[in-house]
Amino acid sequence: MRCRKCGESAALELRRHNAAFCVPHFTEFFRKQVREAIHHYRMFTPDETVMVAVSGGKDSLALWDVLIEEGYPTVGLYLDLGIFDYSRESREKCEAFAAARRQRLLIERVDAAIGAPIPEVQKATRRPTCSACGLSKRYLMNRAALTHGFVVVATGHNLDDEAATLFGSVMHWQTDALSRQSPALASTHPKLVRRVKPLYRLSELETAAFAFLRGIDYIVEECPFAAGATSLAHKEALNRLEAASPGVKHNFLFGFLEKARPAFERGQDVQLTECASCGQVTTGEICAFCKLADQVKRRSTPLTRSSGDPSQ
Ligand code: Q46
Ligand code: ZN
Ligand code: ZN
Repeated sequence: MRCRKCGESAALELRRHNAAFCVPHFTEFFRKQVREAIHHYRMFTPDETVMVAVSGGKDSLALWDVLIEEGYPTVGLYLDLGIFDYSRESREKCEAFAAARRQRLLIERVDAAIGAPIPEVQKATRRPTCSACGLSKRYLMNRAALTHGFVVVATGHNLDDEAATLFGSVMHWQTDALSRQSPALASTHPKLVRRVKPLYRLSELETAAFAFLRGIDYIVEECPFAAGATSLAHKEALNRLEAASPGVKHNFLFGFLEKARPAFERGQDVQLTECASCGQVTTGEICAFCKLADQVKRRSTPLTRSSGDPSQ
């Protein structure tokens, strides 16, 4: 196997691109894909500080690494979900990454905002853990960016994440979710910051290879709540299709973005207002996060409070 660019011995084969690359040309390929994503969707300009939401995993730290190397001003945001050792270790990875590169890292504790760490929220509300967690993350990312004056938040979602989300939305024909699925969501309200996903053109495998080759120390363990999540089943199904027919994941996502998404976008103009309780953006009177926090407050018993995160 020879590198497509220089003919030297290749370190990686990318079947969906029908290409192989040596290490320097693979990292160049990776950066080029990120650059293309940023330019195609006009995600941000060189003078906008990008708030990078980091989890300590390979994707978000690889993204932060590329943006720093590309010369963008960045700041990291770590949301401490209070998920036992997983949160402690992933926070340490983010802190070490930021310190080694002399970058600013902001840390927000979910329990301080919602009244309990994520594992307790399910017990208090009966809402599935990942659903409460996802809602809290989106809310707190937006709030942190507004508080600190940043106009754009970048997340490390890759091609596999995006294809799996799309697959899930199609399986249930969630037209709302389909209209919102995009590598870049513009700010549609002064209190809603732009959200972008500069890794959407790169697969999970490519991101893992890049993180490894760049010597990024990331948390390998998954969140303990990830096991059994439907998104994992969707990823596995897509991986089987991809193994049989390389490029199918790419075609599924890119075909949707180019051909189908505009149809779902039409007629989805929702009226945004400000939550009567916290002032953040919502479509109703009280935002979903405030409702969740209220449920936690009302249903938390002294027993659940005292059985909090044993790692803290
Ligand atoms: S962190 Fe949160 Fe994920 Fe853990 S609880 Fe679920 S949503 S799996 S990306
Ligand atoms: Zn080469
Ligand atoms: Zn609110």
